[in-house]
Amino acid sequence: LAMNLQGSFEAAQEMYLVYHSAIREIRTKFEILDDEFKIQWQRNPIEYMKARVKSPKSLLDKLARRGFEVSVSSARENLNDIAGIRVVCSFVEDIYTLAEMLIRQDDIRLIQRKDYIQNPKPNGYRSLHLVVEVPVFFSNHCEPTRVEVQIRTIAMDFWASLEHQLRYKGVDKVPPSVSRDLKECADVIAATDQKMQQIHNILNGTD
Ligand code: 0O2
Repeated sequence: LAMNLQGSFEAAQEMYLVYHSAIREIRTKFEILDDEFKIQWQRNPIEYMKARVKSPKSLLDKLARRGFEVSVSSARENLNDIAGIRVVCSFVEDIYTLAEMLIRQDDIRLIQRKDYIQNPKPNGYRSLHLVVEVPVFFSNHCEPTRVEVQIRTIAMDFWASLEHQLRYKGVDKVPPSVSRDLKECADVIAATDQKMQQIHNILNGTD
């Protein structure tokens, strides 16, 4: 790791500590919102969360692919997704509610917002992506640290996992018919998400 990242072992170790800690900060914020929501509305909007810090190999590949210097400081400067957390929600409206609640917090700085639900990718991918900066406090200093937050419904997550497997797990060339079918599934899923939201709103008297 130390050799690969062309920095000291300590620098790489410290980098992983910072990003792991930033994920813990963001995860706790969502857990608190989820708990409060349960008290107010008798249900949890978050089904589950998954977090990861990018592996050294993915970091190196990405830096090289984008033509950046391959070093710890370059990774910290140029990459927004070293730390990533995926928040999987029950309903589409939960996504926006949670995103706004996070962004409104005083210690959170919004760096980037990409709404792939309003504007799905051509392949059908849907999710709300935020890059936020959160302060992480250590013994004698504070590190503002960027975390990529992907917020999506269970249905969107289901689709994205399969599509991700196809793209990254050895399927070299996806036949056009498969891409079409996947896009169709994404659209069906989006329509189902909308219907589920309507049903939920009717049952809760908010429609
Ligand atoms: P992994 O293995 O999930 O980490 P950026 O990486 O932010 O500099 P970009 O393209 O602007 O570059 O980021 P964007 O569009 O916000 O998407 C980044 C991440 O979103 C991806 O990370 C995926 O996790 C997810 N994503 C984006 N598009 C798709 C898609 O079409 N299908 C699926 N399944 N996931 C998608 P990585 O690093 O590609 O992968």
